[in-house]
Amino acid sequence: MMIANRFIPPATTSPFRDDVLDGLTRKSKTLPSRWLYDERGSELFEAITSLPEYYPTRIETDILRDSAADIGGLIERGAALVEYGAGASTKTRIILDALKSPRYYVPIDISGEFLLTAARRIEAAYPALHVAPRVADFLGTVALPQSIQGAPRLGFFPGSTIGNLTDLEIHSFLARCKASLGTGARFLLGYDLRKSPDILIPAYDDAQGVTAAFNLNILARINRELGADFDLSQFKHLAVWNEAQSRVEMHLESLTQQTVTLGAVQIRFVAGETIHTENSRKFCQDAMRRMCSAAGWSTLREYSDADNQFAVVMLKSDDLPS
Ligand code: AVJ
Repeated sequence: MMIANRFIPPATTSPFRDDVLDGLTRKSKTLPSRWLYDERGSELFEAITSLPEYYPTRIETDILRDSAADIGGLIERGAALVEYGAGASTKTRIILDALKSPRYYVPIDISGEFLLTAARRIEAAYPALHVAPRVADFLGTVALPQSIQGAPRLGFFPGSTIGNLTDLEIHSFLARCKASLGTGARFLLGYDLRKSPDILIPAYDDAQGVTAAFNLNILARINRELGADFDLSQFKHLAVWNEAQSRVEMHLESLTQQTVTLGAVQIRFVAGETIHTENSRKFCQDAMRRMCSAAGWSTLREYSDADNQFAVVMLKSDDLPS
């Protein structure tokens, strides 16, 4: 007797494919911003960080350098540094150099290749440091090495990546970090402050078109990995300031009426319709303090630049009295 092959999972299912199909079949088309970061996307983002218009990386790096001595003074000797979304290592090194004999470095990133290369570089530069990279989506559950619980723990989430998250995601992320870092943990968080759209828009729509290439790369990735037929020349990068939501939105605008094929699925676009690919939220310090406090973290220090463009906070876990 023939056995129906209904137990064989379709080979075409993947988290990426599921998200793309879900996002592109909605009335307002969207794609989750985490899929912007394949190898090419990570490279393009690195290029963005040195653009003259993209101020966050430069300003945050300056803030960290200026605050390094103070930060170092707040953390006990032999600490474990746990970095969420480990990217370029310049900021990591500033913190490692500020800490007194750090013992562990745990970088967490969804992009395995990128993570392991970065981790190896740190390992080579800090021979006394135990480097334990974790390939994971830091919004999910990340198993931290048991050994770090014996060391002072410092979470590190720089780059204003927190601005990509919704209120709910921020709350559950910060609460999870508190639970997994454990009693007595500290957390260093970098986020972008509200400012004029005259500064914001060029930062997300640069003259050289690097951000446009970064945004359009998600369509190239869908073509490459899922066999779709997006014509990239028929889409245009847009950066929009949404005042009500206090965020810069990236979109890809369809320049014509067109149909894109993704396997068995046809995706129709009218001219001018957009795919919303990313939010970069800009916060005020009060709102951030409240969100942190709601997730069990109180503010120990607030650092920022002279023009109040960017902020870094040192948080302390509110431990229950025992
Ligand atoms: C890496 C998410 C912090 O939102 O500023 C840069 C990504 N997008 N230019 C940001 C990004 C367009 C960046 N983050």
